[in-house]
Amino acid sequence: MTPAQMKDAILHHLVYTLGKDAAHAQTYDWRMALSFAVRDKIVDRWFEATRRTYAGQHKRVYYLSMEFLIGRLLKDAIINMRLEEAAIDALQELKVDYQAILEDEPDAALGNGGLGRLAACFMESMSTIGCPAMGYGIRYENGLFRQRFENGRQVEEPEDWLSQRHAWEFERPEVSIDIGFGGHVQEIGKRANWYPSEMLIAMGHDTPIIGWRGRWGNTLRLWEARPMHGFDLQRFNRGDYAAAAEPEALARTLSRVLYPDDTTEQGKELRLKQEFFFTSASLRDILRRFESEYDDLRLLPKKAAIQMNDTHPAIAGPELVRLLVDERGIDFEEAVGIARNTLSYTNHTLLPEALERWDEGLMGRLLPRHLQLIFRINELHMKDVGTRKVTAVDDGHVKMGELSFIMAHRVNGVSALHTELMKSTVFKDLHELHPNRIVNETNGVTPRRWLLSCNPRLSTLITDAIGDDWVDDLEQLEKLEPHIDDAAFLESYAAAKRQNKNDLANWIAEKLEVGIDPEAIFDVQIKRIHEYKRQHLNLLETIAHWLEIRDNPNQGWVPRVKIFGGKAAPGYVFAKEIVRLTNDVAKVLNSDPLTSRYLKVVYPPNYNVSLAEKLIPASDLSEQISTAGKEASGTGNMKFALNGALTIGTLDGANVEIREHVKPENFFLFGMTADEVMERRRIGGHAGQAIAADPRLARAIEAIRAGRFSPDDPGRYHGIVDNLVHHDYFVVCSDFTDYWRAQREVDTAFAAPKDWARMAAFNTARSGWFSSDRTIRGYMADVWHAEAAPTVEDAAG
Ligand code: 26V
Repeated sequence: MTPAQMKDAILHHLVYTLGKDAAHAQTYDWRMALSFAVRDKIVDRWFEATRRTYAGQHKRVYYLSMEFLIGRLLKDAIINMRLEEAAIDALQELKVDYQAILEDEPDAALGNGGLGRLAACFMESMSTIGCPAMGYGIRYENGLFRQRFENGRQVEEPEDWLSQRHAWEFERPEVSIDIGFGGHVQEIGKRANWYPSEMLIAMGHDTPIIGWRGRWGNTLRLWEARPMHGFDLQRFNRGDYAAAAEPEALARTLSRVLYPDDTTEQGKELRLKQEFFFTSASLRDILRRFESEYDDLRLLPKKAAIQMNDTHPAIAGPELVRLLVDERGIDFEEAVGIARNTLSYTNHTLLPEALERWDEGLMGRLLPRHLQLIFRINELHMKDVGTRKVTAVDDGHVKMGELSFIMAHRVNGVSALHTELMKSTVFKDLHELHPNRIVNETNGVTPRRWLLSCNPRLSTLITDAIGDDWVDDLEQLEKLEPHIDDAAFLESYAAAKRQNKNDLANWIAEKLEVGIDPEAIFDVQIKRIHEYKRQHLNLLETIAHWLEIRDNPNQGWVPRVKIFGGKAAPGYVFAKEIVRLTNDVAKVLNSDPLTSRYLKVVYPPNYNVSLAEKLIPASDLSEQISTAGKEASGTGNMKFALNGALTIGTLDGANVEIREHVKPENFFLFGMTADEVMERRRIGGHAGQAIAADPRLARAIEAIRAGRFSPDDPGRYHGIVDNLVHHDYFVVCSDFTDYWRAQREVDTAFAAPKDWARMAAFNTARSGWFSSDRTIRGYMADVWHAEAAPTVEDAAG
């Protein structure tokens, strides 16, 4: 596409799709016009991929996920379709600011964090590879809440990404599926009829996901809940307006909000309804498509692979069995076999409080037939393995992890360490019974968004050095290694980072009115706020460092900016106190005339995908400091390493593999191992011991306790202090001393800029393995037994 053609296409949509005259068009209108122009180009490719999937009778992968944290879509589409030059030139002629258009798009925040973002990276990689696939999820009207700070405290506001027209989806009223809840079951022989008492409709909305160079496109189908019957005209005519609209409002609540991963999942009826709603709609859509092509249901595992992203779609097991047995007359045991060979399950956390369990009473009320089938599946499994030792139903609860395990032919963890811990802890007994079922698929990230698009300076430098094959073959980055010894290359590498840091410093100055020194270490911790991720360990070190600088302000300190980003779940009290403490610490440190040129703290609100794209390319140091054994993988850690930030981290999740790839000498390791953590916890008073042994730690805790960061309310953080001193389940105190040591090594290393640049460049060169393309190829080989389709020729651009 030439710039002139692009300009015509934009103007055409401006006038005929948006009904706007160029003279009066606002940023929003231009954004929509550009989006539609780009979308037109995508649609042809997307159709072609779909046609080829049917024609080639390829096996399809179905990715069932409660969350897809896709962020903005316009730039992604432009980059993958290679339309950037045309768009920039066309807009320049139209005197419209391209960057302003990109920034105008709201994030699609249909996820909480790592799990949802992983699903988004996987969708992009499957399209790039040409794996025929479809993502299924919920079209939340309100995504993850927006975060604001009020006097340092987190305030949540509803997020409204759909308040403006959404250019990327196609409504599919013809794909409307009835979903039932409640009611009763009538058994007839081996089958049953389920008569739900409540019905609603799942309506599909399709978003095309285009791969690199537009060679393939898959669909993300998100379900919207709609009432079965419109509003009640009789009631309306009687003047009872609220009651007339009630059934409609009730049905719509199902796809209204994304649950912020709050305290516990138990007892949340609406959440269970959401899970069944999207899982059932997806399975019936899958079976409808399958049956339009094949007439033997025993072929299902050969033609479809259904991935359960965590246990949120775990009801897929019993629901698929129900659809096969009750609605298609297949024998129960055979149905279980077909379902199991089709389904697979990814586990994303071992934290006991995050493992889903549903009360039998609630399950029986909402899904009476499914509860019966869960009992039968469980009995059959116990009979097959010859022991009653493991069970999916226990103590009046259905355990969704166990249910998923026994209904899947493959179960996977998301990093090597996490997979081993699955085998030795949560799924120990099941693993012994099914030793080949658990496999590891270490997470990855898409290099298109997380390098090519978010870091153009570094991308250009890389392409100039080794060509652009790295974009879809990221391990090619190893070809950079010889260039690392070239002083000119290294200087350019460092210059790209410096410019990114300058941009970020300007942005922070403008948005947060805090001045930061671009020459300082940009030390970044961005992720959900959680005790196990230990933002408070980072804060304690910050405070201890501040106090030490104050002792001796004229010593030549290495300047540092601590950047935090992340949301606390609204009901998670401890996390919210960490948010407030971070803001309080920032206030005190940033206004301290003795120290502020050496140490600042910034905490931009509302951390999301788009903010990550700004922060990561400008980072020097990546904080991956979770308690060993707790972070299943992490994916931010990979994005940082790829963009040339060095990691300070524990041996947790994928940090272990990152360290192996980038070499131990280019990674700042500290802290106990997962085994040592378990040992340490057995020692009574471990926190007290650690505090007594380290005066820096003692002083930092005392500063918080005495109210130095909350002088108007000195007791404000006594909760945090008590937790640290008396409980400290996440062994913050015991890891502090070694963390401090590693941070001082960071200071020393950063003071030698050439060596630092070399280490950073080495991180980039050795991060290629962490591409989600590699991860998806792993799933295709080990889990899905699916092959890539021959892709379409490159998009003309
Ligand atoms: C959920 C909950 C809910 C209850 C309260 C505490 C809590 C803590 C964590 C979670 C998250 C569960 C699932 C999840 O998002 N896991 C993340 O998945 C990423 C992709 O595999 C992985 O990189 C992260 O390490 C993992 O935490």
